[in-house]
Amino acid sequence: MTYQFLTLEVPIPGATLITINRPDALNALNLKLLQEIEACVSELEKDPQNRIIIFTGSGKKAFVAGADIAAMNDFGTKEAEEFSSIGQNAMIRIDQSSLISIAAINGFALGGGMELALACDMRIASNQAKLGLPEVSLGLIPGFGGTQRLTRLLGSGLALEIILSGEMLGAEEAHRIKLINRITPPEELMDTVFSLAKSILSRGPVAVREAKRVAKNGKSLSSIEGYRAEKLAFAGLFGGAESKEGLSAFLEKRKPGF
Ligand code: CO8
Repeated sequence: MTYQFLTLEVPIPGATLITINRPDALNALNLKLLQEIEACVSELEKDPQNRIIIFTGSGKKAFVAGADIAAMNDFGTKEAEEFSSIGQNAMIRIDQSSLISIAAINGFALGGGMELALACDMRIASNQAKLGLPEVSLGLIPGFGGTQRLTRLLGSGLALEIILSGEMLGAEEAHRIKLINRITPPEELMDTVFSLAKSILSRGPVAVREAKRVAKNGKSLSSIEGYRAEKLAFAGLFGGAESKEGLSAFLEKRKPGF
């Protein structure tokens, strides 16, 4: 499949780098781009060779500078609800995917761009990146899941400070409050991300997928239900070849052949 606004590459076997490619508008998300993200994730999920998706932005300046402000200018309530639905669906697709997702934040990650990063499982950023939810400066609020994901990630106090102030955070501050996992010099960003991807790819693929599923689903469960889901997934892994190989490899002092 080819896309108008996405460029796909396979930098390491098992991982696809998805570059958001609208540099003239700092990679702002329009309707078509959001639909392409959803379609692309669905397509990549069908490829058994592919286990990781990495999102980044084209150019040196921006990851994604938000939803397309020009496109939203003529919206009424109906169009806004539709746009929000399409954006939320794209983000849910990433969040709930069996693929592991990493945001490689190479510059501005604002509004819908920060929401895209929040939908990913992990966020690695250039130390030059700037993040924020400036929607309230436009008389809006985040509409692609940001109010929910940020609050769950940081707790209500920090999340509301970011959402209500609309202020941008530098990468170091974002790292300090655990909004992003790691920061790197810009020239080391992609190598850092690829090295993390390689580490994940070297582990048991079913175990990795199950760990993500159980951890993500736990957010909507009580602790007791979450422990039960974990126990069932843990036990289920003993029914497959992968855990037999992993356990035997350890005992035989060799690398597992997953
Ligand atoms: N949408 C459309 N175009 C954009 C956007 C955007 N979000 N951001 C930048 N651009 C365009 C600019 O208009 C400019 O285009 P042109 O060259 O044709 O004038 C080009 O990109 C370069 O931008 P700047 O000249 O502004 O570059 P600067 O380096 O001076 O500034 C900034 C960079 C600080 C990132 C600045 O561009 C900026 O503030 N951008 C907007 C950031 C923002 O407010 N983002 C939030 C948008 S709202 C949102 O994301 C809501 C999501 C939920 C929607 C729910 C829908 C119902």
